[in-house]
Amino acid sequence: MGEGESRQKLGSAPGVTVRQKNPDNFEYPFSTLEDFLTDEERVFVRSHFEVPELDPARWRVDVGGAVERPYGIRASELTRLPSRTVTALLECAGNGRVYLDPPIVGVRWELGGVSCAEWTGVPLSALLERAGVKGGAVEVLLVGADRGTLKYPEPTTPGEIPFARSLPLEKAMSPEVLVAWAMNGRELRKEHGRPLRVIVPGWYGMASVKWLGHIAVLDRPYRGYFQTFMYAGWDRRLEAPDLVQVGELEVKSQIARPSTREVIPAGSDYRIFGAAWTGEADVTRVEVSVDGGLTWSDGALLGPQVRYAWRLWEKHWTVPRQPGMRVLMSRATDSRGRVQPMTRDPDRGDSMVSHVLPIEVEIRG
Ligand SMILES: Nc1nc2c(c(=O)[nH]1)N[C@H]1C(S)=C(S)[C@@H](COP(=O)(O)O)O[C@H]1N2
Ligand SMILES: [Mo]
Repeated sequence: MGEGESRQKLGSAPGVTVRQKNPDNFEYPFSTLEDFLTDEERVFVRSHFEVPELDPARWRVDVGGAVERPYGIRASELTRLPSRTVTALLECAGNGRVYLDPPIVGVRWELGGVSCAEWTGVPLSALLERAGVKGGAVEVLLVGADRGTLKYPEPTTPGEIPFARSLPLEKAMSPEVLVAWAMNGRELRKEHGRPLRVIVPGWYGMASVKWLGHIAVLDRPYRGYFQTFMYAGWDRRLEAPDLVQVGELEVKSQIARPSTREVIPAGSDYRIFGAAWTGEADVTRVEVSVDGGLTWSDGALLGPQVRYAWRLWEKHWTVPRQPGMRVLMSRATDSRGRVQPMTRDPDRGDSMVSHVLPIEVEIRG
C-alpha cells in the first residue's frame, strides 16, 4: 500500500471543481462525460469531516454487536480474502442542489455529485457470516474513522461524532455490497476511504461509509445524525408525516451536453448526450424534450445494461434555424415503472434532487 501518494492530487484534475477543502468536496465535471467508467482522478469526493490520518498497514476493522463470534481483521488480511468486482454508480444525495429554489445551505453541487466506477472488495456478507449474525438482528451499523462536529443542519451534532450509517440486514447481506479497497483496479485514494470503505450499490452515496473501522450488527434500528437530522425526508403516505431515511436511489437522468448556457449553431446537427440511473432496477427509457417539456421523444440507450451502473444515452437533434433561447430536458423511466418527476417534492428537504432539470441553451445564427 502507499501507492496513492505518488498519484496526481485529487481536486487538481482538469475540470474538477473544488467546492470545499478540509472537508474535501470535489465535483466531477459532468459536462465532460464520455466514458462509462469515470477516471479516478475525477470521481467526485464528498466528505463531512477532514480526511482521517490512518496507517493502512496497521488498520483493522472490528466486527461485533449481535454476533456469535466478534473479531477484528487487519486491512492487509482482509484484502487477501476472495474478492468481487462490482460496477456501481455513486450519487451524493445532495447532487443537483444548486437547482433548488429557495436555495439551501450546504455544499452547492451542480450536476457532478455523481460518478461511476468499478469497485473491488470482499462482500460485507462474508465478514458478517464469519462472525455469525444472531437471530433477531435487524440492521448493520457501519462506522467511519473520521470525526467532527457540524453546525449545520440544526440541531447540530451532539459534540464530536464519527460518520456512521446503518443498513437494513437484508441489504447488508446482499452480494453486491462490498467492503472495498480498490477503485477502477487501483488502491483507493485516501479521499475515497483508504484503506477500506463500504460500497452500497443502488443506494445514495451516504450509505457507502469511507474509512471503515467498525461493523456492528444491531437488534434495533439505528437513528444516528446522518440518517435523521441529515439525509432524511418526510413520507406522507400515512395519516401523519413520517420521517424516512434516504436510502435507495431514485430514477434520474442528466444531460451532460449541451451544458447550461452553451451556444449552439442554428441549423446544426447536435448530439445531446447524458446518463441515466436508478436503484434496485434498470433504466428502460430516456425521453428528451427540446422545447421546455411540451413534446418528448425517445433517446437511444447506449452500451449494455449493467445493474447499479449508469446507462449512457444520446439523442440526435436537428437544431432549428431561428436563433433564441431553448430549454432542453431529459426524463428517465425504470423497469419498476418509476418515472422521473417533473417537479420537486419539497418533503425531500435538501437531498434527493431527482426531478427533471431544465438546461437552457442559446441557438445562435
Ligand atoms: N466516513 C465517511 N464516509 C462517507 C462520507 C463521509 O463524510 N465520511 N460521506 C458519504 C457521502 S454523503 C457520499 S456521497 C459518499 C461519497 O463518496 P466519495 O467521496 O468516494 O465519492 O461517501 C459517503 N461516505
Ligand atoms: Mo452524499
